Amino acid sequence: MTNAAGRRLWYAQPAQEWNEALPIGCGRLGAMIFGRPAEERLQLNEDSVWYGGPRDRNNPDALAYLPAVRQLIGEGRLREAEELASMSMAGMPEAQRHYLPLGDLRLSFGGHDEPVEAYLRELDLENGVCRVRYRIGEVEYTREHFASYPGQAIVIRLSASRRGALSFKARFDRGSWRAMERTDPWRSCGLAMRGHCGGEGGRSFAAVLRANVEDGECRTIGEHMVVEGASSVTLLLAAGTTFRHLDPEQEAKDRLDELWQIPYARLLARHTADYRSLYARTELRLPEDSSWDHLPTDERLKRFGAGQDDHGLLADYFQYGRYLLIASSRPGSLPANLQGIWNDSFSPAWDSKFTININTQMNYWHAETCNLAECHEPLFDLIERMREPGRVTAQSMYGCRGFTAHHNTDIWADTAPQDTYVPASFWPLGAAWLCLHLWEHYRFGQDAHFLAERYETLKEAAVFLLDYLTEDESGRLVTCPSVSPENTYLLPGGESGVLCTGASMDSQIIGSLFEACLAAGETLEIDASFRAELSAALARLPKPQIGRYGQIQEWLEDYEEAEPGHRHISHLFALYPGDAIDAQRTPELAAAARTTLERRLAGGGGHTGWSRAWIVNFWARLRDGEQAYANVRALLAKSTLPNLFDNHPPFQIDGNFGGATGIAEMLLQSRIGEIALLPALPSAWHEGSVRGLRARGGYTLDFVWAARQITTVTVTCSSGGFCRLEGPGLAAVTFEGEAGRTYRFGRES
Ligand code: FUC
Repeated sequence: MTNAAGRRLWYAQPAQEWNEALPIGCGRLGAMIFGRPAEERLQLNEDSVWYGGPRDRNNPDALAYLPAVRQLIGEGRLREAEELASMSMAGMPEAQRHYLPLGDLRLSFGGHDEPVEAYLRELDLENGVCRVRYRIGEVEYTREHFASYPGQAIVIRLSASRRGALSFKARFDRGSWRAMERTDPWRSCGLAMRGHCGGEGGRSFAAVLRANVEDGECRTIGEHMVVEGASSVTLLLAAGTTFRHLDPEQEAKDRLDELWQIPYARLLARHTADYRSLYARTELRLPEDSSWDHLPTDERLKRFGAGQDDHGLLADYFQYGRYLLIASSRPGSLPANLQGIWNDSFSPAWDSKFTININTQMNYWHAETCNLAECHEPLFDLIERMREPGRVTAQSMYGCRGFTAHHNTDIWADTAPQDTYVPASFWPLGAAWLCLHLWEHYRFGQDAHFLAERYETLKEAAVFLLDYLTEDESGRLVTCPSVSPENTYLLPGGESGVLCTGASMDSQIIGSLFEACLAAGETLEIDASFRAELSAALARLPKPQIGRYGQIQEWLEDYEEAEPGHRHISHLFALYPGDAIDAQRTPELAAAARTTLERRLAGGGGHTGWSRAWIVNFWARLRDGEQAYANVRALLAKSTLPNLFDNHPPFQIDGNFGGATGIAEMLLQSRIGEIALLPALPSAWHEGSVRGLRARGGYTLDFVWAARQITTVTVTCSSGGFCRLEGPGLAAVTFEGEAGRTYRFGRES
């Protein structure tokens, strides 16, 4: 909601459970804040606290059995193929590493026996600060929390309105894992916890807390820090692991010694300046009804679920998607994992790692459009680290050059198959899809230096595929073995299975990757002979085909699908995030994509948050604003938790990111040289304004619309080039942009 304080999530009661707590983060460090008056819990994360070390899990028998697996698939003996692949291709062991919590910081407050009044808990999206306020008797208590990227620390400011009214005990708590760590006092008013993350080759971690106390006293007793009679206290918390530092405890202590000298107001100012340098680039206004502003976020979400329109809540949700990326993915951190950075479980769902057959990619769909390109960098770093293990996997499992990855990776950039779950595990397209993010980053930013630096990575992913592709009877180049993540097909003879030849998604990803490599090579004026090889292969890839129901075929043959409402809609990759299927250029394929979507939805599709978010993007690309809007509504109504986290279930952050992308995609779409404004505007968004959305080709756009017509547009160019701009109410405008210049267009122009 907006009010004088700007966009925020707010609540009139403390969090009862984790899905009500509010997240803060600076990419590497994160916390979930419960806001409980007497017994506060801050659940902490550091992005490199993972169980176990790196391993080579590649199955040494994969290559020897590859011809047999291919032959069985070719003969339609799917059961046998799956049985053999499950033995010969599965990783050894079958699971990658998993992400762990750092622990909790527990604060127990004294003098909190009287009833709590005037309680407020809020996440201020404008400044990246979480606040809690309440009154007990005559005393007002306030807390401010933020995770500072410049400071690389979590900062908590506790204060009381009456001098000396603040007394509390603090301690670290790792629940039943407490055997793994030890806490000691540090300096006169601090605690240092250290321990081992567990597992062979696992790293060690440390978390250090220090208090800066105004009035009152502070000492440590055993594992506790005790503050008595203070007026305000600044708690500083730093943490790290041996993933990055030889001695993370010393590193954290040095950091806190430095931060301890800096007054709180300055720490806060440094944080907000840094945070706002990203967040404030973009603004969205939809027709908002200020009469909802007196209602807390959870109440508004409930009303939304009951059918009430609330565009203010949608604008909050959009900005929250940007907030969460800023908080979970900053240069130098690991990429946002399945839960961003926020995980309280020692055995989290899907290991809280990186699922790269849709989820990790979705995490970054809005990075470019929503003006957070720097936050994309951690993904690029992980891709670089995957090259070496990915080469070993390519060579040892498939006898191919280049680098590959399957449907998951972890902190160690592991590329061998994950799980023995045939619908997902044996799919070697993970690296190829990820590499398209490098190309998207270039398409938006037009940074030739970046392209030159990353070209070899794109190329190496393509080289793997040149080797991996096999020729089918009609001379087409197809993947085998592969799957269409994670759906099952039925053979005419009654056999069903998942392993296949030439899943449509594979051909679409490979087509996009080869085209990206070709364009990159041309731009950089290098690699002419490789380009010739790519062009020849590109011409032999299967093209999207229309099947018996008028749908886009999910497999090379028009098989019947076992689950028509399946959450994965992989064969529409070419519609989004790819662009080979386009409402205007390929109307027949677009109509078939619509049929695919309708069939998926009629079959009960969209039942996970991320699937629903993907559907929003599909409808936006089909330029159907009403359908896109209906699915945004469903995302919030059915798949959103009280703290606005996406609910798979359980919490999985991809839906937040995919949902924010979808909203942006309804308002602006682009190709190099073409920008469409309001391509999928629902009637409910009859007026509004946007500032700071980005378009491919190096453009940033601000625009305003009323009565569903564009009134003004401002385009700022970061590079030069010819561009065509279209939108309702805007006579199609063409202009030759010059780097560094801003252009204005409106109804009158
Ligand atoms: C894929 C999806 C699941 C889940 C998991 C993390 O396997 O099919 O729905 O999102 O990743």
